[in-house]
Amino acid sequence: MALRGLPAALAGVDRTLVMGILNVTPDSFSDGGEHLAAETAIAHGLAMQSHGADIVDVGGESTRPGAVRITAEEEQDRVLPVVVGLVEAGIAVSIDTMRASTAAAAVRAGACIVNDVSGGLADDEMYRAVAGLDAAYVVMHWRGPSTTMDRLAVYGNVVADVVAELGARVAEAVASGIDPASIIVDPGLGFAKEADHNWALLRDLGALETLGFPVLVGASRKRFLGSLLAEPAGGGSVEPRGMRGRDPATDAVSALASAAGAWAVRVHDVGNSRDAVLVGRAWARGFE
Ligand code: PMM
Repeated sequence: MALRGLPAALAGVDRTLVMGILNVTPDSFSDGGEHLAAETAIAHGLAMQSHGADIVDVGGESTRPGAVRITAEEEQDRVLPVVVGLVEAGIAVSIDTMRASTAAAAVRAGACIVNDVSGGLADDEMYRAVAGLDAAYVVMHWRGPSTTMDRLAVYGNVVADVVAELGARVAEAVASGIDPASIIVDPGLGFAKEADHNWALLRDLGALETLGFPVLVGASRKRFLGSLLAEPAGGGSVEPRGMRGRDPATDAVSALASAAGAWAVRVHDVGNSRDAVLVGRAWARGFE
């Protein structure tokens, strides 16, 4: 089934897609300073495309644990020039936002996917807005904002609970007028989830596929990979592996997610994940 809103060229790709992460936040593009350089961000998006990104996911608001929200205006000032620049260069752009107004503005500027980490829970207007847009819609599993999500990581059976909660979100999205052919689901690794919750969801990716929608997996450089690869830091303490040292583990997840039939992986290190998804596909089907 072709996803609504996606360029035809992507609909025909016979492997897990690679979505490159472009976080247009002060800590990403200006060394923590004031200037958010759209040009630097666009150049990074173009570089990801040259490394094999099928889609570039542009986000202006950090969702890291503890992150504080910015205004809609700040968010749009950050992302819209970047969306425009990438669309002009012919790149398929996804907008990572929990806000209906930002989603609509970005799709008007040419984005073809709305990536909503809150699955519609953060903004009452989101489903209505998406229903009126010609774009795909990522419904991620989410239980609450970054400031409180760590407290919400309580499950009976994490796989069954996530499938049920995502199923309920999708049903509401469709009841609100969103075309089922536009929906993508995502387990929301790291969002109200402890390390073993993430591993359980990855082991049972097939359970998510039973919902009947393409599955997106976002494991890139996340805390649970850092803690898996923790190393002695002297004095008897053990420190999680730092962000950049998590890329090979991310690539391994990309290969395995591809073998398990994921629609796309959302990653920082595009080139190696592009190789990894090809390995996963060949592994799963037994030929190149
Ligand atoms: N993770 C982050 C941000 N956006 N979107 C989707 N669909 N899935 C994710 O897992 C996801 C996301 C947080 O990671 P980042 O801070 O590295 O972007």
